[in-house]
Amino acid sequence: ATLTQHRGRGALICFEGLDRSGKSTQSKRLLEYLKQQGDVELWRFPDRETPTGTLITAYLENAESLDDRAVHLLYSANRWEKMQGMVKKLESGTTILLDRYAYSGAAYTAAKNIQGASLAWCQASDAGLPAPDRTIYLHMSPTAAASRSGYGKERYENIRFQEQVAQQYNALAQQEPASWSIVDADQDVDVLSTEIQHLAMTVLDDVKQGRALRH
Ligand code: DGP
Ligand code: NA
Ligand code: NA
Repeated sequence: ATLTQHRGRGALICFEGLDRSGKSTQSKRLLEYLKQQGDVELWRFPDRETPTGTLITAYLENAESLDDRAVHLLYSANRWEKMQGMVKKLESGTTILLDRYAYSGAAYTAAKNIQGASLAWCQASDAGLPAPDRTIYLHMSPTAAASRSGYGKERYENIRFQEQVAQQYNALAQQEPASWSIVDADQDVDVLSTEIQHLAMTVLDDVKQGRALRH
């Protein structure tokens, strides 16, 4: 890993979790909160607006069947497409919140248990992307998530698969215990927002102290 010192850079904060764990809600709330502190943007992966994003949407809506490894690389490419712009933004001092990132890439493909696609294989295509200063993992049981509205419309939204995804997320959390914060996503939404705001402020402080961006 290369370490580069960026003075006055923005923070990179990532939200991860199972489908319907509340990432989109909580990341939008944190965005509104952090707007009071300075420049901040919310980016979502997969970015469905790019060429790879269009293919990914067709796949998720079951309109397109694709080899699992090809899908994996499409999601990864979708992140790489945005990488240079992301680094420029961070260097210019803008904080970026991510609604999913490379950890989704690793967890969702590894959850498929394809022979030859170990967790390490799944992580390889994203190696070199900027590493989040903090990953906020919205922990929730697959059963609780499945009871939320709108569940089950897309390909991966079934309890048995989400249980596999949760196992992979656990393995990822253990790889980077210092930068992962696991929060209870099944609690009151306002209480959770407050907890996340406090967390984010400690991250912004660390970055202000000169914490380097890792890749
Ligand atoms: P979302 O728009 O956050 O609901 O994500 C769409 C679906 O795609 C969701 O089931 C999670 C899954 N997903 C997100 N990122 C990746 C990835 O990089 N790889 C794979 N295989 N699945 C992903
Ligand atoms: Na989804
Ligand atoms: Na979401």
